[in-house]
Amino acid sequence: MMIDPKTLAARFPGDFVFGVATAAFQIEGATNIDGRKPSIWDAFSNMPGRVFGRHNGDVACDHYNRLEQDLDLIQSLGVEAYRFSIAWPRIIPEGTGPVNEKGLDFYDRLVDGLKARGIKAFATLYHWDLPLMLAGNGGWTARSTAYAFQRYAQTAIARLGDRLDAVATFNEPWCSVWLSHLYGIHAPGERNMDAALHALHVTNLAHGLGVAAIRSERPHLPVGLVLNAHQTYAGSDSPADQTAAARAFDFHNGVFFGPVFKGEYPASFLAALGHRLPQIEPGDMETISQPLDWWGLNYYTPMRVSHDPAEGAEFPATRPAPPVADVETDIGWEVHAPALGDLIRELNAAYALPDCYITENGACYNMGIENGTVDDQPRLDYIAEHLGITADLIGEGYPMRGYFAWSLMDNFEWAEGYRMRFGIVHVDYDTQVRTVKKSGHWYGELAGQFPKGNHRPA
Ligand code: IFM
Repeated sequence: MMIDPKTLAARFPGDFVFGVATAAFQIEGATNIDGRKPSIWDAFSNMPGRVFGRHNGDVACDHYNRLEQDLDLIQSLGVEAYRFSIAWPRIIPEGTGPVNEKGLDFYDRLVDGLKARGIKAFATLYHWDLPLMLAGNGGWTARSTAYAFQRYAQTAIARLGDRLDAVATFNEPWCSVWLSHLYGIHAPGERNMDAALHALHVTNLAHGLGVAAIRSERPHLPVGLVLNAHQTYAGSDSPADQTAAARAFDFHNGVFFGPVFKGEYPASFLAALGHRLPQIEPGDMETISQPLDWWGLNYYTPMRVSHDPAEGAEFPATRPAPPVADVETDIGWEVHAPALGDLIRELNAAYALPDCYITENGACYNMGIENGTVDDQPRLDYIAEHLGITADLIGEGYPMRGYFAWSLMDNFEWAEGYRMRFGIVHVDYDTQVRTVKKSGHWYGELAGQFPKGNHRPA
């Protein structure tokens, strides 16, 4: 039975923000236009064997050239906010060096277009498109990249900050650190713990330097960080699996939440790997742990782990445990909405967290257009179920302030290319025609229950 959007809407306070989210590299295309230079994802996707079908971001959803009509689309959905990312390689194309005014102009048009339509602008400064030139110095493994990020943050906010409603420094550092430098799935495709540990501290430092840069330009702009925290469930009740899950929590969550919200790396992590971290300079942990105005959670699926008994297994010494639900999305991720609630409760128990936005949640289902419509009922159900958990959390007193559906439209799903679709709007990549899916109509009706422009002042 379809969950009635009006009934669900009634469970949220009037100032709750409903939005949609995207990221620059996944939708913009126009990769060598108006002064943009390559990012590590351009290089990575042009290398055989890295991205499904050797897909790349050259055209993507052609959003760069279809900005106005895409903004109209967002408006037509009736949502209050749009979360997008700014492409560093458009703003400072070589990472350091000259600023590219044309790149800033694009985001000026974007932000002005949102304001003209009464839509709030939630910007992310880094959603994985590191200027390729910085790879020459070691990319995220080099401390100099943190300072380059600081300057980029300052430059972007100096131009755009007056019209933003919120800004995040990083999107999912778990991905740009572990998935990119340890597991080799994302650019630059490293599989090396030492590289990953350097990327970890440099990224955390860059976040802190970015916060300071943003505040120096716009002291009242709400600043946050978006983390894809993992609900780490033990695969069994055995003490070995239980402690494995605790290690996994520290490794996948604690190495980001600890520095940012407590000013320290987790003890278990430091005991196992601390000697391989780069030099932590005096003042680093204070820079990283400046108070934030908000944080964003991107949640899709839980992580289930068992103890890895293999000799020499590197911390956190876990291996995947099987899912408990037999429902999975088309990308193979287990659907288990209660984990969202468990995660928020556990994180709030462990850290003093500010206001929380669910900055991404959604599901991959690849059904196409039939008779002019896309019947993606499973995505609608997924979103409804996770919103139900979010409403429960609000009832329990957790400061959940908003929800952004991932994604506004189908797009470049990183190593999976265009074959995996997360949009509430379908994109035909041959014609670039956008078709609102059943889930998009439903979500729009839900969001439409809320008057715009009414969320609490910063
Ligand atoms: O597409 C990504 C997005 O860029 C970051 N969060 C997860 C999404 C789905 O994998």
